[in-house]
Amino acid sequence: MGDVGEHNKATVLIVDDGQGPAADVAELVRRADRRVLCADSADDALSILDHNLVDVVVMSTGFGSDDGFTTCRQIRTKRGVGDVPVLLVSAERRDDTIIAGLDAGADDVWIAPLDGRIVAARVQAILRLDRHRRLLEQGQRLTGAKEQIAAMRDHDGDTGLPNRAMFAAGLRRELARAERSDYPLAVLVIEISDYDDLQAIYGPAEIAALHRTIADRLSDAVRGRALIGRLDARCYSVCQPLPRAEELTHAVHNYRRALAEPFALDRDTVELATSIGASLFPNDAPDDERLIGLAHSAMSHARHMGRNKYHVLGPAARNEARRRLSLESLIRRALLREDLFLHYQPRVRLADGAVTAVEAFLRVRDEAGGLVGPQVFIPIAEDSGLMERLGVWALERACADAVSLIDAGFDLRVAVNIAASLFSKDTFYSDLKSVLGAHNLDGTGLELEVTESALRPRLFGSLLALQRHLAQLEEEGVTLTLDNFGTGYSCLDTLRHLPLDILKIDQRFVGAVADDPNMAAIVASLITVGQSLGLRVVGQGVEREDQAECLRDAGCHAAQGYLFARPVPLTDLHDCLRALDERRRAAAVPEAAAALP
Ligand code: G
Ligand code: MN
Repeated sequence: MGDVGEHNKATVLIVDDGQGPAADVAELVRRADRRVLCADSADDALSILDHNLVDVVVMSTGFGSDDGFTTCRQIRTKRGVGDVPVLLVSAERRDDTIIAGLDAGADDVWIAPLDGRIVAARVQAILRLDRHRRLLEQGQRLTGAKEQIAAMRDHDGDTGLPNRAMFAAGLRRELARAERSDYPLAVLVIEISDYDDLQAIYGPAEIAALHRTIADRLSDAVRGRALIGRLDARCYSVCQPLPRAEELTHAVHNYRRALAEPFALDRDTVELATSIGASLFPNDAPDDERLIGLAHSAMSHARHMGRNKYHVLGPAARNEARRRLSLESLIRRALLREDLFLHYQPRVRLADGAVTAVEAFLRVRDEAGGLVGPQVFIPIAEDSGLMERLGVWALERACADAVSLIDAGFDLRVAVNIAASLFSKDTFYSDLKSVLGAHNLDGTGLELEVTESALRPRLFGSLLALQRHLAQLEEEGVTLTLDNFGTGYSCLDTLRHLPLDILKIDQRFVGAVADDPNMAAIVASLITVGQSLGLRVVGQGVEREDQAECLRDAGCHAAQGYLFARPVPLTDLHDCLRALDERRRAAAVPEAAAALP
């Protein structure tokens, strides 16, 4: 609707069948120099409103088979024209007619007979009021636009739900309320499982549509009042006031059910698996950050239990969650202060005892000054998204150390464990190149150890893309190792097509190779697989001479383990390498002696 200036000719819509009191108004309005449109039924009136810029509607309370009250309600709910001023005219002077008219949304109810001058003045007054209202609204729209821009920063683009920061702010308000009125509050973290796979299969538009459906279903599942937010790509959070703490699992089931039904996704029907964690206020924590953190830890716990699991904090789990949280902050602090260390374990060639490589293991120093090993902190670093930063740090340090070892005269590679998330990053190759460049290290001095999970073609978009990724690394001269072989689900046919160099047999096989004939047979066949793929095979976790013997007999190329050396800091590595070299020479002497006549 256009703006109504004082000098514009305002348009008045008269709704009447020619018999009612509004009919008289038409003539009076025309005389007051307004444009007049006429409708004699509700349908007619609504259609005129659709197609014309109407400034005021003057309508009888009854006309033909329609009535003014119902029609007024219809106008009020009509998109785009709902705010046009409506005046009802009745021939009956009754209070309930006036009240019914105002209830139906009319701006005023006039009682006929009407005085011409008063009608003209009232129409004028209504138009003036309406103009002021619109000016006000325009002002509000401007402020509204600013708010909308702010909202876009605070809300998730796919779903319009509050993002993490906004959700946390809402949660703080809910906490204040819950504290005042003394009721418990549940905080749920819901993670969509296999999200990487979904993203690999479906395009961004489909994924966004999926998120809208998820958001709708969660909103529909709300009983009473709840706050829903999106924490990150794969995680949603719900804050739900509860009547009693005992209702917590009930609330979890409620939201789980909402996502259990299949989703329509690009002509497919997809069932989503979820992991849900929940924490409870005031029982588990007093503030938003810790409640979300605890619910997140509980969710990770649920994820480790399998698909479609949920986990509500209990006393034992609460301790576990606290431990995870404190380890997470330990890792963050360590990254900040570089309180991280690499320990190196030599790898020994079984044929002659020569050290061909040293593998770098990451260690984090804890508060007490002790060192925390990767088995403890890596699952937590992975859950909290810190793995990539740890990996980058390890890569940088290992390259620097490789240069110092090579400069000290040792002829070996430094092997670094790289997590799938880092290895599959678009920028991994260019980042690696710049690290090599920065340390002036030739690619041949570096070995990358990745597990089977990092070699899934899906992570890269296709097998071809994975092959290209590996080929680039190969071109740099970097050695590529498949770590912990036998524990994943590699497709051997895929491996056949990858330019790998080394296969490392997991220590759980090696540990039993000398004691269990079945395991010996398995290890022998793993070694055969490696050889037939054209790879060198390394056994890890060798602790005893008889284990090394078994591996050597089965054709294993090299081995690592406590038998040869424990992982040691760089400062001790020189001595350790020299000792191993001594041992090699000593072992070689009898052979040399035997060759003598
Ligand atoms: O995931 P990965 O296989 O890279 O982990 C190796 C871990 O095993 C390291 O933390 C390392 O300290 C440890 N390790 C190395 N050699 C041995 C060994 O001979 N026996 C045992 N039990 N652990 C080892
Ligand atoms: Mn390794």
